[in-house]
Amino acid sequence: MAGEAQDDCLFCKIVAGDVPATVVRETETTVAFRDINPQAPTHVLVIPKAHYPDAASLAAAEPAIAADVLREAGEVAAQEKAESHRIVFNTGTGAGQTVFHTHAHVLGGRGLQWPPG
Ligand code: IU
Repeated sequence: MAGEAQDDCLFCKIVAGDVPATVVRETETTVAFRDINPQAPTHVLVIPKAHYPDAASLAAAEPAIAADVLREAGEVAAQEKAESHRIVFNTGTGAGQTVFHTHAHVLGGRGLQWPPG
């Protein structure tokens, strides 16, 4: 069924507590944890607990949870005092997506270039 945990999904395992992560925030529908390979002083991933492969499929199926992810991304930035920050959803291998469970990257704590590479 749509949104159900997938056995082969690393982020579903983090949601289940089967893979450790440094969790900075958690709600009924989302988890936020530090990226293991940080690209900025603040680099936190916000994920829905439900499994959807990318942001668009999450928003189409569960718009309220997609809004939760965005709200939590903003809360993470505030908690990290990253007033200027970037929220990124890489979508597709050509854009650098490597984990196919929706995740918002929250990047901050340094100057960020535009356009990104
Ligand atoms: P991407 O947008 O799919 O490339 O982002 C996946 C991120 O997940 C990437 O920044 C990884 O460093 C991060 N990550 C992680 O935090 N913990 C893990 O165990 C694995 C990847 I695998």
